[in-house]
Amino acid sequence: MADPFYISTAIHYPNGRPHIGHAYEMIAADAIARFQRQHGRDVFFQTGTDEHGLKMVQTARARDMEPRELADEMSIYFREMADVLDISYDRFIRTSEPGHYAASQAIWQAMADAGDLYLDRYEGWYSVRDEAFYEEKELTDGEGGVKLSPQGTPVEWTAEETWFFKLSKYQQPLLDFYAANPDFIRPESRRNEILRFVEGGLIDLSVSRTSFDWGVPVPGSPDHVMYVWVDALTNYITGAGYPDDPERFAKFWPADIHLIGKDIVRFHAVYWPAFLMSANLPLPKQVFGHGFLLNRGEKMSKSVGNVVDPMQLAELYGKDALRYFLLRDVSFGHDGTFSDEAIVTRANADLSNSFGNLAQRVLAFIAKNCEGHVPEGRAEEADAVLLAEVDVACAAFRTAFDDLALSQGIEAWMTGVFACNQYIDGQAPWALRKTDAERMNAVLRTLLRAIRRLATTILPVIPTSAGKLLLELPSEADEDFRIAPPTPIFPRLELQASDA
Ligand code: ME8
Repeated sequence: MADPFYISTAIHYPNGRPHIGHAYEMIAADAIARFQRQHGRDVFFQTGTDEHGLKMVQTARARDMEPRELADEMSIYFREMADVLDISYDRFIRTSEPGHYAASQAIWQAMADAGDLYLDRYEGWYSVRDEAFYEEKELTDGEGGVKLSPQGTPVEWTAEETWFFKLSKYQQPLLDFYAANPDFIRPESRRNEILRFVEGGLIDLSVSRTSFDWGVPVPGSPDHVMYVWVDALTNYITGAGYPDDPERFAKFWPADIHLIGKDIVRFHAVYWPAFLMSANLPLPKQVFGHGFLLNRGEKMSKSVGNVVDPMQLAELYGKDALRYFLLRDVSFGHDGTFSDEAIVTRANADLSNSFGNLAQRVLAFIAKNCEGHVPEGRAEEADAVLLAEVDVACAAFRTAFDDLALSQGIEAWMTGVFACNQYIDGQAPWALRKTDAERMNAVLRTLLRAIRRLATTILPVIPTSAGKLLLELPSEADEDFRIAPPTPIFPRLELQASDA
C-alpha cells in the first residue's frame, strides 16, 4: 500500500474573483502534490472555498443578493481557475456543503464534551476583512481615528452574547507541542512569530455569532452560528472523512502539509491545533506559511487598482510559463514580486532558450538526419559524465522539493540543462555527422536520455509542456520509437500588456 500524503491549500473567500495570490498558493501546492504522486505517495490534495462569515454577508448585501448566491457565483471562478492552471486537486470543498456542516457540528460537540465551550458576552475588536478578533494591545491608529489590525485592516467594536472556547487552557500544551515538533510551523520566521504570540498569553476565543445567521448552526443553540474560522479550519478534516468515514480518516489524517499564506498562520498554528487537542484528534504534521506576491514590489489592493487576474496572465504567457516563473522566481516562504517583464524574461531564459531549445535542436536533428532513430553508437567517458551531472541535478531537485525548497530545486534542475548545452557544444554532433557517425549516434542517444530525465523531473512544475515533450521522446527501452519533427513546446514569449 502506498504511503498516504495529504496536502491542502487554504480555502479561499469567494467574496470576489480569485487573484494571483490564490493562484500562487494553488500552483505551489499542486507542484508538491504532483511531486509526491510521482514518487509513489497516495496523495490527497484538497482546495476549495470558505463561504461563511461576515465578509460574505456584507459583500452579498452590497450586491443585493444572498450570501449563498454570491458563494455559488464566485466559487465557480475558483474552480475554473484551478482547472485552467492544471491544479490536480482531488477534492474541491465548499464549506456550504451539508457534509461539512455535519463535520463542523461534530467537532463542536467534541469540544463541548471536553468542557471547553462556555457562554458569555464578547466585547472587543473585530476585523471583518480578516474575520479575526484582536486584542487592544495589537492595534495601531490609522487615519481618521480608525483602529487597525496588525494586518492593516480596520477593526470595529463588537458586543454580543457568544460561545467561548477555552483557548487559554491550551497555551502550555501548545508550547510543549511546538517544542516537541520543531517542524510544525515553517518557515522559521513564522514559527518564531507564533512562539512569541503564544508565549505572550492566550485569552479565550469567541467562537459563535448571533448578529447574523450565515454560518453553521451551533448544536443546541439555534440563535448562534459558528465563528467562520471554526468551520473553515474544519474543512481539512471534513475532506479526510471526519466523522462518518473512519477508515478514510485514519488513512489521510493527520494532514502532512497545510499550505497557507503568512497572514493566516495564527489560525492554523494556534487555534486549529487547540481545537483538535480539545476534540482529542491528531494534529497536522506541518503548517507552511508561504510569502505574499507583490505586483512590481507593491502590495495589491482593490483601491490601488493593481490586483492581477491570473487567468489573464495564463492566457497571455501560457500556464506553464506562469507556473514556472512563480515557483522559480519566488523563494518559497518569502515574499516575491512579479511583473510581465519578469515572467517573460524567466520563461524565455530557462524554458525557451535553454531547455526548449536543447530539446528542439536534438529532436529536429534526429528527425531530419537519422530518419527519427538513433542506433547505439561508440560511447566515450564524456557521455557518462553528462548523465551523472544530470542525475546529480535531478537528485538535488528531489531533495529540495522534499524539503519544500521549490525555487532551489528548480535552480538545481537548470544546472542539468546547462550541462547538456555545454556537452552539445563540446561534442558538436552536427559536425560528427560527416566525420564520425558512430560517435554522433552515441552523443545523440546520451542527449535523449538526459532530456528525458530532465523532462520527467520538471513534470510537477510544468506538467503540460513537460508531458508533451515526453511524448516526443523514446523511453530508454523503446527501440522501435521514431522521432518525428518536433512541435514547438516552449515558444519564445513576447511582452504583452497585461494589467500587471
Ligand atoms: O484567508 N500573495 O482566504 P483568502 C500570496 N478563507 N498569497 C496570498 C495573497 C498574496 N498577495 N493574498 C492572499 C482566507 N493570499 C481564509 C482561509 S483556511 C481554513 C481559510 C493567500 O481568500 C492567503 O494567505 O483571504 C491565504 O492563504 C489564501 O491566499 C486565501 O486567502
